[in-house]
Amino acid sequence: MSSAAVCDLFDAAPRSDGKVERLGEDAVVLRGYAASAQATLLESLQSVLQAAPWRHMITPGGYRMSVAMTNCGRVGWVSDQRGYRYDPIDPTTGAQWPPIPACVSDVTKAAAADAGFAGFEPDVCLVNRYEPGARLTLHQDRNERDFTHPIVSISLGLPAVFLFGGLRRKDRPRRLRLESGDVVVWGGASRLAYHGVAPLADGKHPLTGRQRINLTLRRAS
Ligand code: MD3
Ligand code: FE
Repeated sequence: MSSAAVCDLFDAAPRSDGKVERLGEDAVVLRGYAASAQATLLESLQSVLQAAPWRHMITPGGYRMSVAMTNCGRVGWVSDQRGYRYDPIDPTTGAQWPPIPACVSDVTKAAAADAGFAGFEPDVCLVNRYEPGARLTLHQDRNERDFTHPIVSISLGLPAVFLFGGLRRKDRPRRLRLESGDVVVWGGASRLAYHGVAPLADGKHPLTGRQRINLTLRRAS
């Protein structure tokens, strides 16, 4: 199922016996699911970053986001004064986004299948970089065409407190600590839940230093 040479440690490691936490009807946290693949995943981001460097996007309201971002895949998520959208061209470089690294897509498809979403084929990977103090305010992800596809998120580096709310902005969010190697799969009723990330606490991670990197894989179109 996976392409062995690129993600061999991940392929060899036990996964389905890892800790599984059910967050809701269709949301699961797979604790440490990508632990054996962390270094390979981070290395694979180097070529993505060469082609599509970090940038702080501007919200439609005119604010600079504290999270730095880039993308790989057929399209990329972009935000500017005109709004949010998926764009096949990186506005920073004028070129197409680089491809999703094989290891990223292997881990994603395996996690989706183990969470009950066999056949998930992501076409975009949003890469978020948090430095101490960076945060993501509560929002919904609703720029995708078909909400029946799940979203898979892979956490790497410093731990973060993830805020998992309800279908209304005013629903008080649960707080969930996500650590390096944790994978979360959100589908079904959870797909349109409000969510965010609390300001990143300072720290030092052996693989990323003072950073948290989150990979969010989706099917945009
Ligand atoms: C729950 N990123 O990029 S990933 C985002 O950790 C985003 O960087 C966060 O929210 C991060 O939009 C969270 C986990 C995630 C992603 C999408 C979701 C959780 C979700 C969509 C619906 C419900
Ligand atoms: Fe989101």
